[in-house]
Amino acid sequence: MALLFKSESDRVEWWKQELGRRLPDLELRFWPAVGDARDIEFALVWNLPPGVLKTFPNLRAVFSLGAGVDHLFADPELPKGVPICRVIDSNLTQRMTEYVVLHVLRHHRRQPEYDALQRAGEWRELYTPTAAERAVGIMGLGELGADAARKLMSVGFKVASWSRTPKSIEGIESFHGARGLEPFLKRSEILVCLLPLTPETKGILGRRLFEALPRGAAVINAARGGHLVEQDLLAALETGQIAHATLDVFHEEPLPPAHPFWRHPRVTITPHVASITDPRTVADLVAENVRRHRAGAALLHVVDPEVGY
Ligand code: NDP
Ligand code: OXD
Repeated sequence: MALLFKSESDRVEWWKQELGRRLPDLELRFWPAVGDARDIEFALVWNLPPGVLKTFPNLRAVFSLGAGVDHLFADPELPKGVPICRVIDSNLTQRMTEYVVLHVLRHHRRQPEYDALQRAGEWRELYTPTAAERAVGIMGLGELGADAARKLMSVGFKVASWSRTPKSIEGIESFHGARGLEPFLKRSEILVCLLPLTPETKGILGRRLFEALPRGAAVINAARGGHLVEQDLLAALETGQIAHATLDVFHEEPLPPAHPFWRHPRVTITPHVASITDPRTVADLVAENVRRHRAGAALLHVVDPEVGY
């Protein structure tokens, strides 16, 4: 039996080593060299073309190569009843927290404005409040959102969260559900999106949400491009309702060269690198799930197809 691997990163050799070391008796096949489809027992994949998984009659589990599983649920022919496991990993969480803290601080300390002043050769002080006077809102208080929220709190920010179900983390003001969204947005001067992409969250970063934020708010989207209504963001930047946006994820990746975000003076772009899936630690998780499957034990980090994350 075999594990099919498909990634979009250039770390295939690294994965080969890390998986091979942990699963020496499992044959590894690398997309698109599938071989006999009947051999594929496990799929460790990112953005596999739709319709492929259903061609593996002996598929026992699908492992997402990332924390998000929207790329799998986007397949209309996803085989039913095959468990889907996602990545929960301390390295992935740590890297995301680094990204969030970096960009929240950058907005808080008005660095995009200082960058513009530097380009203009202008020496000018801009008033900055302390972190204790700055309200940061985290959308999604899951594995990633909760860690980022705690670390932002330790820097001193006033942190609030918004999630689907109620949460309670000491020091974090928690909002949830449709009714909690507006009061959460009203107080969030820097908004960070760390939601999964599901039918409920698609397009959530749109006109109504931007209007509910305090004027001049900053938005950081490190979740999925599908959360954002791009034209609504451009309009909100134009009016000044949103002062600046930091975007790591896009509807189309790579972001097309002619896209207006590239040259927008108040948009910061990173190429879907807020965090990465680290083969050194995630190969441990994959190997553990293969072992568990063989032992008839429950798999780790299985997602609920009903909620989509
Ligand atoms: P989790 O599943 O652990 O957390 C998701 C959070 O979002 C939960 O708090 C959940 O609420 C909340 N949520 C889900 N649906 C809704 C909704 N309809 N309304 C309000 N809240 C909702 O996910 P992770 O923290 O592990 O990851 C989050 C996302 O980050 C991933 O799905 C992926 O898209 C993105 N990501 C991006 C990366 C990058 O490099 N840019 C890297 C890794 C991940 P509740 O707790 O109540 O269930
Ligand atoms: C993920 C990602 O979901 O890298 O892990 O986006």
